[in-house]
Amino acid sequence: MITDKAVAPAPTEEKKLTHNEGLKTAIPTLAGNIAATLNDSGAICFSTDDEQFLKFHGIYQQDDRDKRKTGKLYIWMIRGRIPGGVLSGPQYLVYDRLATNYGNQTLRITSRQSFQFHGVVKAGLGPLMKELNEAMMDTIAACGDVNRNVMSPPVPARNEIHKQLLVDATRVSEALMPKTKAYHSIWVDGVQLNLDEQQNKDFVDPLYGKTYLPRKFKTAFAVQPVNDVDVLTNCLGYIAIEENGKLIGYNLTVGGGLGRSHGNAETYPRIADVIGFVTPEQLIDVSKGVLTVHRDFGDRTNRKHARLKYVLEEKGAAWFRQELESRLGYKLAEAKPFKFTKQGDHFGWDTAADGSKFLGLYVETGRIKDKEGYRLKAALKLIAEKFAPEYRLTPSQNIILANIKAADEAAITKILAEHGVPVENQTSALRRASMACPSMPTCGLGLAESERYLPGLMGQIEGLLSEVGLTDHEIIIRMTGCPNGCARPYMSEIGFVGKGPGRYQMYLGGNEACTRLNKLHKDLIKDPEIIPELRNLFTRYAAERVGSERFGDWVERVLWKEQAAAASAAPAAN
Ligand code: SRM
Ligand code: SF4
Repeated sequence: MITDKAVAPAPTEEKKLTHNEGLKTAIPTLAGNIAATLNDSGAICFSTDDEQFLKFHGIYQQDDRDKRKTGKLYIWMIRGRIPGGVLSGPQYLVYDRLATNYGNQTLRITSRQSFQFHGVVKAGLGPLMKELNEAMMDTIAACGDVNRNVMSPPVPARNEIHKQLLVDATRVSEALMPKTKAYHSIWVDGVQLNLDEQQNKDFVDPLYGKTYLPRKFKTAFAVQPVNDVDVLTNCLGYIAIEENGKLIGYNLTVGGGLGRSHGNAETYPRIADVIGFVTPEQLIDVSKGVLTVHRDFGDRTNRKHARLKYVLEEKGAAWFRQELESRLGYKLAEAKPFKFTKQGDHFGWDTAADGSKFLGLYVETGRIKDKEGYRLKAALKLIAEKFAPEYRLTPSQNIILANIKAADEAAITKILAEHGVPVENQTSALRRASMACPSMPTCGLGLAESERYLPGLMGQIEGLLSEVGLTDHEIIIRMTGCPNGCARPYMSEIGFVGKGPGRYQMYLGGNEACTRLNKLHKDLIKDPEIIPELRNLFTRYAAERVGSERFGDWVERVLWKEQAAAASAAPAAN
């Protein structure tokens, strides 16, 4: 049975619990002093402790890093909870309006199918949150030591299976929501909870207990053969298994995660283990079971070592399965065979199984905005107003407009064209398969540029590929401004990970299905060295590739073998 009582022994050694554990214990409602500070017009920012509580409400306190020379300008980032990334047309309009009225005029599609508002000023924070909630949407648990936005394949192509997945993803998202009333009290009623009141002090979440999880927890659902959600990078993953076109259940995967820190070998990206098979009826119990194993066995003494992946790595998949089964009170069936062949999104018009039309649109680095000659934000708003399609956010930071009548296809294409947005030949194969995290100027953890740097670099890489006879060739390239891995660079064929201004680590060798971790190629490469290094690699790749071999597979077959041979030939150091 899944309970709120931790069953693992509390840490016995002298190791101290982290500061965040103390915060959660002291204020288990997660209210902090947020409402008081929010209502205090003289306060320019929240305390550092309240910053931690704000995360559970989907909010990050940031400062504009471009403005640091002239002092700290506080801004806030707000992330939605949008299970499966699906919004109705009217809901999309709310996001558009709030970004325009309170944010920096842009909407950022995230790598987990959500939207982020950036650049919200303090006076706008309360109204934005209130209006979002009044429109029956929320940001609960979009961040914090809880289950985050649950992913589900965005393409509506094979309707029945995909529909069921969205239903199940939403069910799991709801079941794993924290139950504190602080969120509504602060953001809807505008009232500070009385922290001295006994019932607030004694609050225990029925699932999470008093201190929630040791760290964030991520869940995704996938449909073979397209690994568009990068399922194996999640703490909890469900791979749909079908028989005769019907969903019979899911393979359960546990213990994926990507975050690492420079110079700390105890932190590393990890691919999930396949644990067993779960029927749709078992889904909620199993999800709660996996989450509570993290709750009870995750490391609460070191936030860098607190993710579920380390429990799996250290205790093993067999131990995990036994522990889960003992909580469930039944044995899991064995996992079924599965295979992913590719990742990524669908672009252009297509027809879903029910005959409705859908349109995949490329969004550069996930940023919906208007710029000279390319007014994507205005076009998407107009389309929502006139046709109210479904807006589906993809895990590769693109968008799909779905549930469209065939008769409306031409009019939607026309609106987009009038705003400079093509529906055919939207961009190169290289850009379609790329991702970058936001990094500067909003992310406080960014060490190097990412979102603002990758598009320019892509132009140069496109040129390089043409030079070696590989025009419009697809290579999965992902960039992040630091090693936390927000755009999942460790699963790409070429991954750039920020180390310092204009400096990156370069990883190579992921595969098309994003089921293989890449490996470090250069620990430090400076901005001007990137293109010469890629020129050497691409020249060899173009000459040596076998048939339609992908870049990542060539790296695996040739480059890593060479490196292994060179390493074994080198004289051993004494
Ligand atoms: Fe992330 C922290 C942005 C997906 C691993 N991530 C952050 C913060 C909130 C920075 C902070 O803590 O101050 C970034 C906000 C930047 C900004 O200005 O917007 C941030 N993460 C993002 C987004 C927006 C990147 C994007 O390009 O879309 C993604 C939001 C997803 C969502 O809607 O929930 C995002 N972050 C990810 C992913 C990818 C995924 O989940 O599929 C990862 C790697 C997978 C994983 O979790 O292992 C990821 N983010 C991290 C980490 C490292 C966690 C760790 O285990 O060490 C941090 C740092 C932390 O938590 O301390 C982080
Ligand atoms: Fe910020 Fe690093 Fe995540 Fe990029 S990868 S958004 S720099 S935390």
